[in-house]
Amino acid sequence: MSNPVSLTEHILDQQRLNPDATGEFSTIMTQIVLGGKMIAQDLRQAGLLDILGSTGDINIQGEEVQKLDQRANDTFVQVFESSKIVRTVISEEMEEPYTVIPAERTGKYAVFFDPLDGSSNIDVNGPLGAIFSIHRLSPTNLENGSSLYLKPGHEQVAGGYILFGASTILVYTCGDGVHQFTLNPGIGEFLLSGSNIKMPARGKIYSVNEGNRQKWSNGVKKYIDHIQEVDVETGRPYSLRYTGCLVADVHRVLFKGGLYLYPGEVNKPEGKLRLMYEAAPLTFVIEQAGGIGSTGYERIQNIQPKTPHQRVPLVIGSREDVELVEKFLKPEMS
Ligand code: AFP
Repeated sequence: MSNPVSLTEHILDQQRLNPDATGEFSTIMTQIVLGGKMIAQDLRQAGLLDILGSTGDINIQGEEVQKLDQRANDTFVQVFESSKIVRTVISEEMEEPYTVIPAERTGKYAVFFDPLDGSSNIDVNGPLGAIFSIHRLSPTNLENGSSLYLKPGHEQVAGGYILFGASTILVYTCGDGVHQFTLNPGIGEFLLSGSNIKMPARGKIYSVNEGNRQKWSNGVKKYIDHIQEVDVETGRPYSLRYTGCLVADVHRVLFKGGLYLYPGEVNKPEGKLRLMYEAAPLTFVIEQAGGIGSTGYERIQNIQPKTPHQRVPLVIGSREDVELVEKFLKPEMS
């Protein structure tokens, strides 16, 4: 590759474009990169270290904590603590927000993250991910206590993910396009491998856990039946791809089009996925690439969060595909 651009250089170039930049945001991004490299190193040798299996604890999600979930969480917390810039971190693995900087210091940023997405894949060497979302805190936020950091997705300053797959890839946006970097393990650097990524307006792949079909609303069932019908003119049936890792499935959608769905269920309308550190950052990326993130009833980025671990249904992908799901679900809107 001629003139490889490292992620660090790219972050600093983005900083130079912003006359008000103080370098603090760039520092946070470089800490996320460091955390990603450390987790990638752990995953490459997980089977050789005593870091597989569960810790025996149950997290706020009511799920058994895998040793690597905890290790990935501790890695990100440590890198943010050393940055001395992040004020608060909110993690899927921690019930309460963690104030990294003592209140008397004026840390300007809150970072939300899912340190290891796709935990059911850990013991079978399947794809895994990490998801991050960065919000800037205004002085009024700092006075508001618990509502300090609960801001809608359209106020994110950055969002992205790391995909630990055949290669380790970092994809992020600051609102100025979607950029992809691939880790070169030989030199320990993420190098630019995709700029201003744009996704197809419509795809031919859908990603959903069909095993949950009996729990879905009629609107969701009718949509899935629709894309499974044989109709060559409209490119149906779609193909089903589902890895059990949201990051891997959304990354496929980013490049090939189509959509990922984790709908609400009749007895659990809020669904499984988390707004602040799963749906919102991935929607930031997908919408910067020309797609849509929706609950099926409303757009993800407009939701005013009420709690840090709030769940939402998620329908995310190509614009035309998501708009069609919203049409199928419109009759169900209360
Ligand atoms: P885990 O991290 O608990 O495996 O959950 C992964 C996830 O949040 C998302 O990455 C997957 O798309 C989805 O849940 C898989 O959930 P199901 O196993 O219910 O399909």
